[in-house]
Amino acid sequence: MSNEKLGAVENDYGAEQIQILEGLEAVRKRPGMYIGTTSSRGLHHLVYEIVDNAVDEALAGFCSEILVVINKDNSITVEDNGRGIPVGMHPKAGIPAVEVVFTVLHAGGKFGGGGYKVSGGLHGVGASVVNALSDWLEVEIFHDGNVYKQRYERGNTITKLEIVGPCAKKKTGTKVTFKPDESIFEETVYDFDTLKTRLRETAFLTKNLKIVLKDAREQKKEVTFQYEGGIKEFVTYLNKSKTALYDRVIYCEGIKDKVYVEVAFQHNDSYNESTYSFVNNILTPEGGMHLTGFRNAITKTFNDYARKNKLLKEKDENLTGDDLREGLTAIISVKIEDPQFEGQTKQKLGNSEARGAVDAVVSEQLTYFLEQTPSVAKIIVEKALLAQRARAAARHAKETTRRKGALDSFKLPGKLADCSDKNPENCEIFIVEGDSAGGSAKDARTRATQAILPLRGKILNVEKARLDKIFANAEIKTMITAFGTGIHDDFDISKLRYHKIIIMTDADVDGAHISTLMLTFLYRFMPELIKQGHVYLAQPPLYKVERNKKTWYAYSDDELNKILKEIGRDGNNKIQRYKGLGEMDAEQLWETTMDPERRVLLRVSMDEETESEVDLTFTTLMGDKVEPRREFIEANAKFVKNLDI
Ligand code: TSJ
Repeated sequence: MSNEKLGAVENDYGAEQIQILEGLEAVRKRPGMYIGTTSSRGLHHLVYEIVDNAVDEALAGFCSEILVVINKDNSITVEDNGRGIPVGMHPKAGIPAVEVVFTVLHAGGKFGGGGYKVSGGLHGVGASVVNALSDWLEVEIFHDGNVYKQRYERGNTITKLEIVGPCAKKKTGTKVTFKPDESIFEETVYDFDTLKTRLRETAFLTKNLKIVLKDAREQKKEVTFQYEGGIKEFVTYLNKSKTALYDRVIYCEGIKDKVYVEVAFQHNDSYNESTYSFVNNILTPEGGMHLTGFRNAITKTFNDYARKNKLLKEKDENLTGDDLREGLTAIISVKIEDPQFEGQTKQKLGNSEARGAVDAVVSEQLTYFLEQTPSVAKIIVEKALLAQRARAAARHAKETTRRKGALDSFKLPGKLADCSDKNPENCEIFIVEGDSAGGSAKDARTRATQAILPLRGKILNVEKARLDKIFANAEIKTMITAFGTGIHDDFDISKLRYHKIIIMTDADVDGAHISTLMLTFLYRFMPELIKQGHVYLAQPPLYKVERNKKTWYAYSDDELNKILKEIGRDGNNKIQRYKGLGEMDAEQLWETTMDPERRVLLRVSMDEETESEVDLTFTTLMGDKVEPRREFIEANAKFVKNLDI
């Protein structure tokens, strides 16, 4: 903290104030410690942080609407109709309470005590962190017919809290506008869809709360989320591109040991489980006690029901949790006063009372529901019985395959042209569509570090196939063997033989479809490869332009036009449009698509926070209700994001 900075601020500074500024200075020095990352993800976190404070006000029962605006300059405004952050003097700090909220680290949620809070949870670093990382931030509070306002710059108080005008007597609320500091964030442009996904989720999790998101950078871009049914509607939304096995969403709600429990679920005809668990509205990707409680309740309750009603005979084995969760879409949401997060990434709920609470609420209400609704009970038990049989068949297929050594990497597939370097960090594998392109790629590659695996035709759509069929599929077996990691329960990322897995397909609709099939397989069976950033899409050029014995490659129509503008367009260019990888010879393929010095690769990334959306993308694309395949690569800018040039 330099004196110069102190001098620049008008307030009277006591010792406490200096401490405060040092606190925020620490946030600016090590932003990653407070918001995880200064990438686009961190940028968006700032919004969630502020919105979560308004959601707390809604959970406390005082706020029904939140408006979020992406302003033209990429500043963000969040406004609620709650009670307004208190403007009175904070007895200890000697400054208004609202100023404490914005200038004292971890002050969020200190007043008013009690109740369940979103902020102060896992991500709840507090509004002061947002303030510290903003070029400027202004807060307005509507209270008692007055508009109170205060401004801060990079965490420093710039103006005293003052009344700047009157407002309607009845109007109450808080409005915060902040501009993320460009010297801190690598990316300062907000993505509407990213905010939209997360705010939709927040609205699902807080029944009836109305959230409006507006993009002032574009005309008429606005969405409103408000769900009377809360997480019940969340389940309907997640199942919208699937075929549900019964028409209603099963819903349980209750409080036990001060844990408020809400669970909603519905089965569909797919073979995948899509369960998302939340604690105080925060996603827990690693689950924890609440998820365990849910699983116990489901397994126990359905087995009891099936036995009692003779759907399971005496000699039959119990249904496993896996059997009962095949095709299950579920949301588990608990609210708890003092959540404890555990595990390596502190994303796993540790409170054991949450396990008991969820188990008790679900067991009791589900038992009752099944007795009242035998038609639905029967559908679910029959689905699980089918799963039980299929699982036995899959185990058999997997063991047969394994006995033959087909999945062991010491029996590498014949089609694989492996590289010679044995350090996986240096190695990459190109998964190439078709034998002819595979041939060119084999000729073009750097043998030491680049392996080529040609696949014939379209690979199996794992979204529509059961495990036994998947394990029997030749193309899939070949990939599993080449990667070396094993699959599913046996997956071990430390055995990965190539740190870059590069999917190389034609730059057309069919190619995009094959990429999608590949990504679906990886996403369902080896998601860690995507999460840890090992999966890439090669970008072959669309056009080749020749003029005066010089060659240019264009990877998009825009780029083609740019090149033609530069070199002039006349009869002397021969423009070639590539219809497929097969049209390029080895040298062309090397210089445009494979040479690490010149190529463009798209890294496939996945944000845990928007994972439900990724799941939805795959089922939308690959499930029964397929339509918009063509748009996959363009439309999934969110999924296919980081450019690695
Ligand atoms: F993040 C934030 F602090 F900047 C922020 C807080 C941002 C936004 C958009 C809203 C809020 C916010 C805080 N909305 N509503 C409140 N409520 C209170 O701070 C509040 C009001 C009254 C009482 C009370 O006990 O009377 C207690 C609290 C916590």
